[in-house]
Amino acid sequence: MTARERFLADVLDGLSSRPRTLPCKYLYDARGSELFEAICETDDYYVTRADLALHEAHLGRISELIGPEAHIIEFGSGAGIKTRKLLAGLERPRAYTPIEISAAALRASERELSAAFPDIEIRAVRADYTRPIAAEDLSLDPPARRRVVYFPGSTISNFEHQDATGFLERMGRIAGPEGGILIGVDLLKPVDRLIRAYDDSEGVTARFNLNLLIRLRSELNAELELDAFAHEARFNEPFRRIEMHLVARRDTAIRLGGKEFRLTAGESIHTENSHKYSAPDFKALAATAGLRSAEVWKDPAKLFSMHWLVP
Ligand code: AVI
Repeated sequence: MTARERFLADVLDGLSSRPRTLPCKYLYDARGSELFEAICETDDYYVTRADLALHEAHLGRISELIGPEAHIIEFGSGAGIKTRKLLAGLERPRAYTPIEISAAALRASERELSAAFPDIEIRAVRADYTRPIAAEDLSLDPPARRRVVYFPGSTISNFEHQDATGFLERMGRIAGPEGGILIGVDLLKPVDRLIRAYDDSEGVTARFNLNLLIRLRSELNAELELDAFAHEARFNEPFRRIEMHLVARRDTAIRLGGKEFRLTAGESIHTENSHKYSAPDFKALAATAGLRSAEVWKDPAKLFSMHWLVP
C-alpha cells in the first residue's frame, strides 16, 4: 500500500465511524509541522516554554542521574534547543541517536548537532519511532555505559492510555536494565488555561487543525467546503484530556474516494487528544508498563513535568 492509499483508507475509516475521527498523525505534513512550530511560539501555548524552563532549572540533577558516557536516544528529530541544552549539560555523552521519519528533519539534526558537538558520535536513524526499531540501528561497539531514551515535549499525551503503555514498555526495552527514560509530560491544570492553549487567540491552532481538511482536498481530491468547519478545543473531564474537533457550522458534506459523508450542523470530526497528567497519574501509567518513576521535576511555574523512569 502506498502512503496515499494508507491515508485514504484511514480517512474513509475515520469519517465512517461514530463519532467521526481523523488520525492526529496526519496533522503533521510540512505545512502542519510549520504551524505546530508557530503554535509553540504563541503566548497561549505554554508547553514549549515550560519544558525549556524545566530543562534550565533541573539540568544539573538530570545530568547527575544520567552520569558520564551515556548513549542518548531521542524519539523525534532533536535539532531543537532542548536537545542542545541536554547534550551540553551532560558529562561526556558517548553518542546521540535521533529517530525521525522525516529525512529532511533528520539531516538537519545530524548536520547541526555534529557541528555543535564534534566529540559526540551522532547516529541518526530514519524510522517511525512508534514502530519497532531494528536493534542493530541502536547498538554501539563497545556498548555505552547506559542508554537513555529522551522524549521531551509531551508527545506521550497524544497517545491513548493503552497505546501509551505499549509505547512506554517498548522504550523500557530499548533503555535496558541499566538505562532510563527521560520523558516530558504536560500537567493537569485549570480547564480555562488548557482551552486557551489549544484555541489560541492568534488562531494558529485553528489553522493547524483546519490544515487537515486542506490536505484531504489537495492530496485525496476531496470535495468539501472549508468554511463549513470550525476548530474547537474541548476538555473531556472523565478522560482528563483536551480534544481538538472540526465542527460543522452548518449541514455540509465531504465527498472523497467515491463516498459521501453528510454532516449535520454541530456534528464534529475528532482530530486529536492531548491527555493531561498529575505526577501521581503519570507514575501510575508508567507502573502499568513495568517502569518506576524515580524522580519528577516541574518547571518553576508548575505547568509541565519531566519523569525519570527506570525499570
Ligand atoms: C505534539 N503535542 C505534544 C502537542 C500537544 O500539546 O498535545 C500537539 C498540539 N496540538 C495542538 N496544539 C499542540
